[in-house]
Amino acid sequence: MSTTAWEVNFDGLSGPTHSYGGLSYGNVASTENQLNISNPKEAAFQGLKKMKTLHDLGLKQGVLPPHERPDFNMLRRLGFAGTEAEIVEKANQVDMRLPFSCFSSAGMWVANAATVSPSSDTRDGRVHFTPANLVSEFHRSIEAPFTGRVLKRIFSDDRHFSHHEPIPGSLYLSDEGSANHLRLCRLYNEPGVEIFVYGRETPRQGVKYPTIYPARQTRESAMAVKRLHELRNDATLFIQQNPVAIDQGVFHNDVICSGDRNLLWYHEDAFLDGPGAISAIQKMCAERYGITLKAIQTTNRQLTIDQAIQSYVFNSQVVTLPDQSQCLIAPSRCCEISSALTCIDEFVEGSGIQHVRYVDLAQSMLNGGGPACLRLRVVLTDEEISHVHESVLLTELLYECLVGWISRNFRDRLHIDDLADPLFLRECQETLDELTAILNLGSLYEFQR
Ligand code: SUG
Repeated sequence: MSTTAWEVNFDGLSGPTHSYGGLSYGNVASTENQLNISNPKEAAFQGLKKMKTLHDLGLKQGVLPPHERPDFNMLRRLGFAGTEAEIVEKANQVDMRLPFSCFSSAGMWVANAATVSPSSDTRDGRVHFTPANLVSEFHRSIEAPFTGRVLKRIFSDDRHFSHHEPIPGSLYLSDEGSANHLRLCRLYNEPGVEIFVYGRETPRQGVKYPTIYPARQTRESAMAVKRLHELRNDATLFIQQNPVAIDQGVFHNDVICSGDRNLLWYHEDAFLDGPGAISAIQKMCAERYGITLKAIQTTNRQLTIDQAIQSYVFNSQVVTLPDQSQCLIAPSRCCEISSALTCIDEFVEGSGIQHVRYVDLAQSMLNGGGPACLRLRVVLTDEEISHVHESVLLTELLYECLVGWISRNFRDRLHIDDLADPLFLRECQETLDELTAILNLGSLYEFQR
């Protein structure tokens, strides 16, 4: 095949309301850091710096805008009336999680925004997008409409891009997007095997499911995404996540497994039937597309699940650089945990990865979001890239503009009381308004309509 294709990482910018609401049950960091004072400015800079690191490595990098928060309309829909300060006070009296949910900047973890299938995998030869319904957590369930709008604006040419509605919201069909989706291939311009990892399905006798924490992804929603994206039956796999891992806080598969092209790095306890899963992946990769899978396992003896969650080592991004060498973008938290560092050494040795970069994402990590959570992977050919809304692709100039935008607008300290400040709402809207001008996205937010 002569076309060139790239994996473009689109990262979510953290918004001016970045906060710690303790909103995600089953996400240990979110619960442990509830009510910490947040630093939205630092969060935004850390995320932007990660994007710049990838850009400087020669990769194509995109930027996705934050969602419109605070979402007072949502609090009004829930029956709270009055001034903004009164609404926050009343909602807070009922349940602190209500105001936090409508202020949350969780839309930054765009690995959960959607599932994306590249054109080489789909029957109609277009790139397919399905925004995730995220119904498992209220504060995230309100993201899907805006996600859909942004993706349609950035990937607007329907000759190349196909957009689906989110899967209907119900627990039976709960969908967490690409955090539970892997794609393996030889080269980005070639078709690949798409793997959907789920935690729950209509119960079947003898199959174990988590009993402590919720399994956020169902098999049924993954199957619907597969149908919508017109993926080939013989190049798609559905694999069950290990309920034991979910019950210890592995709320998404990307907390315990990572991959790029023919490389798959996974923890021994990632899947319910680890050996069975790996041999099925290996077989499909080899038989369907001649992909020689390099599967690297980290055992419990090397790293416990708890250490995987503390370090977020599997939430590293594995990326292919323009010279075809591979690089691991790992959270700098790993440097503080010796077993995680040793795992990285062993993984680098076993996989032949040539480079490792550490990125400090402390503000995001306190909410359970590492490097891979912050990005949505979109594999695009040169032709498709030429139809992407260009102003969201990172350049030196855009980087400088965003540095100025964050410096001017973001607070370096945010407490729940600040959320009730009527000036804060205006401040957030002005900040987002300025961003849509920088990214040339037109009227994107409700307050701009
Ligand atoms: O959905 N945390 C996010 C973290 C998402 C991580 N994404 C991936 N693994 N791909 C979540 O649990 C916490 C928000 C708070 O508590 O304020 C939060 O939403």
